[in-house]
Amino acid sequence: MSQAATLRRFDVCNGDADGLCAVLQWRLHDPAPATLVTGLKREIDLLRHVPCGEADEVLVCDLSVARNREPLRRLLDAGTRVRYFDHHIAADVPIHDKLEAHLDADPQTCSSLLVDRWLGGRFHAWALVGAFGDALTALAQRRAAATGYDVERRNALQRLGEAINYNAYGEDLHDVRIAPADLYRIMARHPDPLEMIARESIVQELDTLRRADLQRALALQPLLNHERARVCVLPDEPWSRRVSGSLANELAAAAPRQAQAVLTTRPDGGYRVSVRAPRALPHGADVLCKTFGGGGRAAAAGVDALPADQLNHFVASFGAMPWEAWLPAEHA
Ligand SMILES: [Mn+2]
Repeated sequence: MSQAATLRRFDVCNGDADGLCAVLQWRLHDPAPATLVTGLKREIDLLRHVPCGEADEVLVCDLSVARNREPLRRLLDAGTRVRYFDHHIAADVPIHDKLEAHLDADPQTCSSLLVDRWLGGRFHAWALVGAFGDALTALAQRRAAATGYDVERRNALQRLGEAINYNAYGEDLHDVRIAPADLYRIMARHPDPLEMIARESIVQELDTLRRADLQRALALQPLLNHERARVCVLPDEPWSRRVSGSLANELAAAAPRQAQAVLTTRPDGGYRVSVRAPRALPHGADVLCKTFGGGGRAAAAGVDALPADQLNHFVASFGAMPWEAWLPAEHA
């Protein structure tokens, strides 16, 4: 048996559209058997699930180095070859001859687009689906148009990305329609996402469920709603846990100068918080969330558990956030 056939491979990714589409492009390019390790959107420290000493090659997509640094070091030191594609801000990336890192925290890219760049656009439509999922809507529409997709196909790719992204939100697998790992297996049957849209009923099911959840959320009265900021609080229900990310993206798209905070009530009485910087000023969300014990990217960040007694402080800080101040110097 050849050495290639006996390599033990693991694919580790976030279970949102960007993560799944990043790994999918790689596996369409290199269809070798690999064990998939993924989860819900909120599950970020996934690399620790790869058994040290039992992996020859690991592909990591759309998971921050900061939250996976220790298992990454252990794997590298054990001789595992790691290929890493990610767009979260990363400090202290290990320098190691076994690590091939493709990291770019530009708010106008995502993990799927980084893989796409590396593969020379071979599975570009899937990269676009990942970008739509990460709410890079204008950019993905432009690139899809440049690739020759008409408006109907562009919008179909957008709906698919948004549906896959939506399916990753929840407290546990009871909340979501299908486990992201199972959704990946359906995606992987189709080198062309338009073929998936035409043939797999799950796409329409997710889109319908997403729209129904959005309607319920939009009917709620926001806690704060002014020109620069909107805060809404969702109840502790499966539908609201599913829709929190989609809601923040929809609201952000509808009001490009308004920052969005979507708070989902937790069983312990605190809140899970999703923050979107204004689309027109896409920086600073991570800075704000860090002060409340959270993290994320410049344009989109969050707090896992905001204590109930910090709600007023959070709303005041968010409402007064000077988003302009966080623009990088070259844009200021
Ligand atoms: Mn991403």
